[in-house]
Amino acid sequence: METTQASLAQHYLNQEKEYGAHDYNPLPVVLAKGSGVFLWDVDGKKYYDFLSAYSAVNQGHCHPEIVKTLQEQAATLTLTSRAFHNNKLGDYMEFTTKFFGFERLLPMNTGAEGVETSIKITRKWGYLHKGVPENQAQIIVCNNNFHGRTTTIISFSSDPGSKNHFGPHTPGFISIPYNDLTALEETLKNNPNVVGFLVEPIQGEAGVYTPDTDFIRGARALCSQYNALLIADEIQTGIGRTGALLAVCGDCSCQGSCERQKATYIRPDLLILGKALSAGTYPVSAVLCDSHIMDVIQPGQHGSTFGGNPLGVTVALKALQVVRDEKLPQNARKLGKVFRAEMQKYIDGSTIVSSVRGRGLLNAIVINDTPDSKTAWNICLRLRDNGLLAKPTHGNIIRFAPPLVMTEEQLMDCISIIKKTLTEFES
Ligand code: IF1
Repeated sequence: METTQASLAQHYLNQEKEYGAHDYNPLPVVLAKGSGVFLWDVDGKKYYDFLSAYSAVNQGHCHPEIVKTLQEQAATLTLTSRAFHNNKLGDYMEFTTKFFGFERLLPMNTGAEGVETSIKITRKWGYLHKGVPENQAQIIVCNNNFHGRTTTIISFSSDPGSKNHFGPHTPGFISIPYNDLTALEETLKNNPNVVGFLVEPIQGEAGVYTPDTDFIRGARALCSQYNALLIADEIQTGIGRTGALLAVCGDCSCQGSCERQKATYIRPDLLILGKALSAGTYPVSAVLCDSHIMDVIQPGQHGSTFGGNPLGVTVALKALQVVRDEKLPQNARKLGKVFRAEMQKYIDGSTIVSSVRGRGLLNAIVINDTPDSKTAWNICLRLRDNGLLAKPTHGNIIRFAPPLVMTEEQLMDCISIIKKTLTEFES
């Protein structure tokens, strides 16, 4: 029995290796089923999911109401293209713009497409409204950013693996250090053709790097002062993940019900959403902004076959309602505090873990070893054996991002698995 099942998992690993592109190095576990905070592999072993498909499954795996909505819409109407109207897109656009407090929404599918869309809108706004000479627009980005994989987006990546040998690269981007308002101001001051600042409120891929509290606020003020658009990439940080509806909401926990007058709320000019917008069921992304910006795009100037399709938008509308009704941002905030406090207690007596950081349920621990060491990878293998799935990033950092539907009791169970596992690696 044991041998048969082990060879079943091996069979899938071999198939991917033999027939697939080798563009990933997944943790060796073959998953077959998910429900809420849990995943099961092909042998029936159960795990806590501590990655949530990179924060796409905030609402939990196979959420019953979302699955029901998906099934019903799949049996009714899936795709019309935007050559015609459909009876679902309007409801979704109305709900989502009101929920996030913007006037208009442009629907796309993947996160990278959302980022590309925001770049096009921002450049065109620069030419039409800021008076930047044609083809001279610049967008400021941050070192160690992650915004996706298209040829334009990787042109401003600082990760050699993502970027090298994929050139020629797209011009028009200036990279500055993250969390550095002085560099931002200097760059804005010296480059009158800057049309926008594209930024992650917390850098996910860089290792859950959380900036100083005044960084995004300061960036907002500088963008206004120099007439550049603040573009917030909340593809990973948005939709409850960091303990508020959006990471730019700061300490406000209204989940969209307030008029966004709270002192903690920082309003970007463009907001990019993806991942959890569809609860991990179907690729749905969106760019939100006000009409004076969005209206630079006129018929025939941008679009996508699948963007705004009835299946995707019906699921997305339900996915946002679940976030609101189940108070997922509040839960993420509460559990995040518990998680970091418990990890800190462990770290105080640890040599293998040097720090914990993050906000809400987007957290990471830094392993006390070099980035090229195998320690974090080996810890993740042991976490897997002990029933919890997480993935290292940048070698010695382990990201911890469970679905936001987790209960406190489940979190305590997970913390004991993590502590027990880490103890095995203490010298
Ligand atoms: C991979 C990371 C996470 C993103 C932000 C845009 C996108 C992403 C802030 C693009 C995507 C992904 C993609 C996935 C791994 C993953 C990731 F480690 F690479 F950085 F989540 F942390 N903006 N992030 O995080 O969205 O086009 O993929 O829908 O590329 O391997 P997408």
